[in-house]
Amino acid sequence: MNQRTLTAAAIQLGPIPLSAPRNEVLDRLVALLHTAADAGATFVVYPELALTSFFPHWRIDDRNELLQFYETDFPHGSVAPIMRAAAQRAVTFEIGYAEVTPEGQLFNTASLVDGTGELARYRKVHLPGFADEQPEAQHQLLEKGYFGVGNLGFPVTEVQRARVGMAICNDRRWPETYRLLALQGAEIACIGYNTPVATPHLPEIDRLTHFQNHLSMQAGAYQNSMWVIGAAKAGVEEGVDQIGGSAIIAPSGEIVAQAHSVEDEVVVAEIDLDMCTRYRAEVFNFLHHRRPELYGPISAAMDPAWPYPMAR
Ligand code: CDV
Repeated sequence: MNQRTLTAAAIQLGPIPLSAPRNEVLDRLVALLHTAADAGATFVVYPELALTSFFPHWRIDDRNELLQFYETDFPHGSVAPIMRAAAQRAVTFEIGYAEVTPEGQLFNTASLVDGTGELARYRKVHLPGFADEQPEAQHQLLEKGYFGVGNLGFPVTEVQRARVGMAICNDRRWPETYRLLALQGAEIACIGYNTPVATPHLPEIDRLTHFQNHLSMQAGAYQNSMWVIGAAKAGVEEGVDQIGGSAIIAPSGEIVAQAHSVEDEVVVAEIDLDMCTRYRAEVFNFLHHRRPELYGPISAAMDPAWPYPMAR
């Protein structure tokens, strides 16, 4: 039988300074795409907000200053050099960036792009953090102030005979993300992330940051019979220490390839897409074993203690 395989790469990025000129960042991203293609990859995943620093770690009051971090004309202009390299090397890529719409709405976005243009777009749904500065915190997390909640659902697109879904960073910690993708038949979930080692209001979990990163993605992959490609922005970026751990994870839940540095690094693996089919037939056969008719509305099952009050 004609086996469906695809060689994929997670492109991990080291820090990007706040002042980094966009063309320098693009040169870096293009060079990494060539490294991935040299290793045989035809599908690559870049991190969340791959074109800039993770600017939600800083309070920026001036809207014009803030908008310097956003793309107005994606994919034209902004990622044109990556698209040219993708066309040359016959690579499809997924990349995260900050998006400003013509109406001025702001989103934390990822797009699936090949040498011909944009194939699909996703806007982050689960936005962590706050809208306002938390003066006592060791770093800020202002995603709720800088982005609106995504309004495009969780799209799944056919690429190179694979059904590809997108999610961004904090989405990977929520089981609903993977389930919504798997119910649409996604065989690969692309997840770029920026994850600080420290959680400002809950230091007891700092020692678990790496573990919980892989735990979330491995559980999502296994419970939904899909491949997960996680790509990190890693290292100390403007004083905020971020984990690496970029990984390619099989539907078995096993990590088949992972980054070992907190710098620019390309992680490559061959993906057997039919592994999803085998697991969906024999282990997690949704049609035969899932019982959504018994689950009822999730809101009806909620513990009345919600929302658990935050300590500030
Ligand atoms: N960019 C993110 O969404 N980061 C979150 C951190 C802040 C917890 C994450 O889930 O990794």
